[in-house]
Amino acid sequence: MKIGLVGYQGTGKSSLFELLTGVKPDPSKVHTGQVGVATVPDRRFDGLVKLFNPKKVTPAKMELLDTPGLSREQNESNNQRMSVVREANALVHVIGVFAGADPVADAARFEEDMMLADMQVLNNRIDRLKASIGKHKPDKEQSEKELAQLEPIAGLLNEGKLLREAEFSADQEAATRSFSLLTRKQVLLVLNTADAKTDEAVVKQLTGRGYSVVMAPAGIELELAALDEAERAMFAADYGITESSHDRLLRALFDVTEQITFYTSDEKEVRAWLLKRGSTALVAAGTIHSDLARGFIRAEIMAVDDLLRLGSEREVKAAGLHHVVGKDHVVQNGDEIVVRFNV
Ligand SMILES: Nc1nc2c(ncn2[C@@H]2O[C@H](COP(=O)(O)OP(=O)(O)OP(=O)(O)O)[C@@H](O)[C@H]2O)c(=O)[nH]1
Ligand SMILES: [Mg+2]
Repeated sequence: MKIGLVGYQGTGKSSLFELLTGVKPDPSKVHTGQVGVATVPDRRFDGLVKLFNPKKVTPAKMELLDTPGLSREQNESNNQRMSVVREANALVHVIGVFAGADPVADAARFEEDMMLADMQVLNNRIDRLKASIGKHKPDKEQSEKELAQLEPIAGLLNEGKLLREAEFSADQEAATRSFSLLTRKQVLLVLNTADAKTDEAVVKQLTGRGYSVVMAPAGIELELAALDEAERAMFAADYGITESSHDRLLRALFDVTEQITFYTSDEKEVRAWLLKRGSTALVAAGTIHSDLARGFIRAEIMAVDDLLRLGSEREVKAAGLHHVVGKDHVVQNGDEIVVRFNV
């Protein structure tokens, strides 16, 4: 899962990238995008580490991709910049409220830009398919099938619909995968503000339009992080900053990408794993190792919250809260899993 930080020029994407990953933006990577890793804050993970005191700890990580800002004037170079954005699985649209941007207008406008880019990609393909069908090539039938998948999707965009809000059939999903359509990706809006004040009216307006929104003075926080303790406390008070939004931002990202966390814990290693919400025990097993999926027999599951509350697996079992499940069982957020397998 790669999360793209996207938006117009100078909105604070690279500042947010550094705040979340601790990685300094490298100017030589501006055009291709820069990848960094952020650790997901997780109280269950911290609890498990305390309980097992393991030799090794592996928290869940999210990959962030800093992308070049789009020009507000529609120009050719935006196509190249959008192609970097396509690599991401989900998007954080950073809006430069500190620099006077109107978040409602920018959110809508950016979506239009993405729609246009998606339309262009789809229409190019549709035109080619039509041309090849006209020439009666041997793959005509295949082309007709693909065309039948793509045309209704282009139709949705023409009606001004966002593809992430549409239901795709499995065939449509397959026919569009290689295009990495932008409006198909989940989006979190981050309003990069000049201070820690939250404008509730704007947040309400945006959530009313179906957006997930976080307000954070990301740029200022990054600057504060570089100061020594005493200076930091002084400036933080000036800006009304009482705590870093680092954790809050990462948690919001985590929610928007529809992931859950499950855990594998013992004295050797406590490890957190990310999984798409709604995934089965078999998929979770495959996330750990392909052998575990191939030779899957059963999984043993308990809620980490129960384990931490009761203090040991034995106590969880005694309370009847430890379950043996098959491969189709849907894993829940916060599950501790042991996979029994045989290869
Ligand atoms: N005052 C203020 N300045 C900020 C804030 N965030 C970023 N900046 C400044 O705005 C400028 C642009 O920030 P970047 O993080 O480089 O923005 P960007 O979105 O990566 O810019 P491009 O990659 O060129 O699109 C820098 O000079 C930052 O120091 C903020 O919250 N407040
Ligand atoms: Mg940048």
